[in-house]
Formats: sequence, structure tokens, C-alpha cells
Amino acid sequence: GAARAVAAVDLGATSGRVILGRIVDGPGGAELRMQHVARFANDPVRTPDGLHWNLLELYRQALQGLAAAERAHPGEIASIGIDSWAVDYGLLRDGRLLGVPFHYRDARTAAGVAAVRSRIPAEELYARNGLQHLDFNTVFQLAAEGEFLELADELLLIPDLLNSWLTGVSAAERSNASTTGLLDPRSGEWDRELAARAGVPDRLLPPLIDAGTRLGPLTGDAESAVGRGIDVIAVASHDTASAVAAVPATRPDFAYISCGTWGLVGLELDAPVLTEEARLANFTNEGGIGGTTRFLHNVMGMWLFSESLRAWEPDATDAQRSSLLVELLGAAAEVTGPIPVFDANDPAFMPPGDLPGRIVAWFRERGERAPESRAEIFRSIVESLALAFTEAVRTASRLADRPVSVIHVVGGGSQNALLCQRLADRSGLEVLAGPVEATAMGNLLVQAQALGLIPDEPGALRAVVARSSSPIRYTPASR
Ligand code: LRH
Repeated sequence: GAARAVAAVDLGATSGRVILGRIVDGPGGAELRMQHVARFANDPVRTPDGLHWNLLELYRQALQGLAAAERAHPGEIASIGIDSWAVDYGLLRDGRLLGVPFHYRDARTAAGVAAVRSRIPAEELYARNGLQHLDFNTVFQLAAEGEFLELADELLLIPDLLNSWLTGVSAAERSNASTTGLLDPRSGEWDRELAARAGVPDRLLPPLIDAGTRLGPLTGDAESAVGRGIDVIAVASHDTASAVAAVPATRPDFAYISCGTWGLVGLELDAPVLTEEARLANFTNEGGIGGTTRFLHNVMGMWLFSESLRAWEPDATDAQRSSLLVELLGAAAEVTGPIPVFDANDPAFMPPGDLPGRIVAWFRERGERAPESRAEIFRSIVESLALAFTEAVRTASRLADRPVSVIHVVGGGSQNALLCQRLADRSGLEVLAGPVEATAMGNLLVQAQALGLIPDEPGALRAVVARSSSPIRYTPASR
């Protein structure tokens, strides 16, 4: 029979996928073979009270993909792992979801920021939770919930919520819990005193577990829909944590960019950097597998392209937008002359809506020449991202006092050849691009490790990724 398989449900902010993985023997050792089973759009929905995730549709798609995988490979799936974007959550009472989870791009959080700020100074908050300020950090979202917090008896982040639907077991996986603003990055435990001061009732915080913990078998309707005897394993459920776990680095002095909707730019460290300098540079300390710290900065990322395409072609399908992206990047590469560059960290680009209009306005407000054609706008995005990425790598290196000699770009953005080349040119560093599916790989490999298919030792996952992928190398143009 075929080797046992593990299944990843990887939910990104713009699309989700179900991918099967198998560990096979390669010439140099264990390798990961992946098989795409399902891909589906993740389209948020606006209702009168705000912007929401269509969580039931994502759950339905995940179950449907898993069921199709089980039908195609009966009895082979040993386990399932779920990862998603960070910070967002459901509130529950008696196990029942209270309302449709909000999208982190919803505007309601400003009130929550003001409320938390009035109780906890920004300096103290950072010294205790180590998170870069983003208006949508869970602690601020919760502070904007008002009376709903009083109704709830449990808080579950999106992957934890889906895991509880699959198994009946509620827990908070640490990598994603580290994005709430309620976790102490040194101890990896809830900071209950901080949570109380932020107005978050203690009863809401579920027990914490590490990535690699077996939660239990599929139960109830999930078992009927997918199959019997399949375990759910908590993976590094923050997508960025899974992606960084699967960076195919072979030497220690690397920076990474997990480049999807966001560009998460930084270093993997043994301990958090909680200095005032790091706070002012807006660097975050998130928890990774094996007790590592993801010391990184959020840059806008592929969102700038995808949201522009959505404004230009509101009726296009996912596939049509993908091919338009490739076409426009080709045209962008041909643009000559000085390219206008904007600040890719400007929060003005955060909300959904006419993004090209906001880019043009950014230049006009400053009395600068704005890009005009679609190709010019895309080239301006490429240059602005390459610059912001370069600055974030340099800042991370300085703040953590660690040299960097190579940048690994993983995720969808690693397919953007123009961006990777311009990043190499601007940073003066070698750029290694790929794998595209780093997040799913990290998800699958943590399961494989929990099942004993990969040794449980530092570096073991990256060694498998390095054998299973061949990154594309971009060298800086000589100037
Ligand atoms: C990327 C990501 C990122 C978070 C953001 C909310 O998908 O998880 O790491 O900052 O979404």
C-alpha cells in the first residue's frame, strides 16, 4: 500500500487549499511529496455591522476537500492539520458561536485601540507582549467587542475554532495565540494580569498547547463527512509560523520573507527582542515551533497587487486575475525611466477598496509625480515593496545584532520574479525564492513529525524542505 498521508487545510486571507503530503525516501533522505486536492476563494462579506469572514463556507470547503481526498485515497489519511491567518477569532457560549467572526480589515478596531491605550501605556504593552502595533491585534479587537465579551465564555482563534468543530476539543495553539497580544513571549503563557487590565475576562482564555499536539479523532458530523479513524493534530496554526518552519535555509545567517497577502519580513531568533528600539521600529515577536521567536515586521505584501486587480476587474474570476497579474508584471518589467516609490507600510493601504486610487493619491498629496498606467502602477508597487522589504531586513539585522547574507522568499510572492530580482538588486543580497507552498509544507511536516515520520530534532523539518524543493536564485545586479 501507499505511504500514509497527512492533510493540510491552509486558509489564507485570499484563498484556501487542501493539500495531501507523504514522506518518501529520497536519495539524500526523507522528502515531502505534495498533492493539491482543493483550492477555493476566500471572499469576505460586508454586512451592515462590518466586514466578516465567510467562515461557514471555508469550513464547508475544507470538509469537502478532505472528503474528496479520503475518497481518492481510502484509509490513507492519518491526520489533518489546520492553519490560517492570525489574530481573528470567534466568541462562543456553551460551545455555540456568537455571531460571524470579523475580518481583521474591519474598521471597528480603532475604538478598541483607544480603550486599551487608556488602560495600558504602549511602552508597557510592548514590553509585556512584544507585538508590533497593528490596530487589528486581537487584544484591540476584543476591546471593541463591548457587551459581547460579557456574553461569551470562550475565545477561539480561527484554526482553534475549526479544530473544535472537527474534534470537540478546545485549545489555543501557541504560535497563533502569540498574535493576540495576551501572551507573554518569554514564558509562552497567557499574561492573565495584562488580559484583565485590557478587559478580557479570564474565562475566555483556553488552555495553551504546542504545535504537534494530537487533539483527537474527527467526531460527529465531521467524521461522517470525511471518514473514520482520522486524527486532528494542532500544527503551527498561524500560517506565518508554518511558512517560516518550512524556509529551506541551510545556514544560520538568513532572513525570510513570508510573502503572501502580507510580506512578513524578519529573522528567526532564540529569544524575543523587547527593547524600546524594537517597539519604535514596529517589530513583532511571535512564537514559532520549538520555542523560537519570529522577529519580524508586517509589510503590505501581495495585497497591493490583488486589491488593485479587484478594483480594476471587479467581475473577474480568481483564475482571470492570476493571469492578469502575470501579464501586468511582464509589462511592469518593461517600464523605463524613474519609478515613483511610495511607503508600502502606510496604513492608508490597509482597508479594502480602490487601491490604485489610493496609490495615486499618496503621490498627489505629496506633490510628486504619480504612476499612471496599470503597468506603471504595478512597477511602482514592485519597487516600493522591494524597498520596504530591504529596509525591514536591515532593521531586523541591526535590532537583533545578527548578520544576514541571504534572503529566503517563500509563499505566493516567491513566484513574482520581478519583485525577487528587484529585492536582490536593492538589498545587495542573494535572494532564494520558493517554495510557493511553504505554509502547507510547514503544516504537513509538523504532522509528519508528530506521527514519528520525521525525527523530533532541531533542523529536521528544514532538512526535509531543502531536499524537497529547489529555490530559484536571484543575484544582485552589479551596480
Ligand atoms: C498572514 C498573517 C500575518 C498576520 C496577518 C493578520 O496571513 O497571518 O502573519 O499579521 O495575517
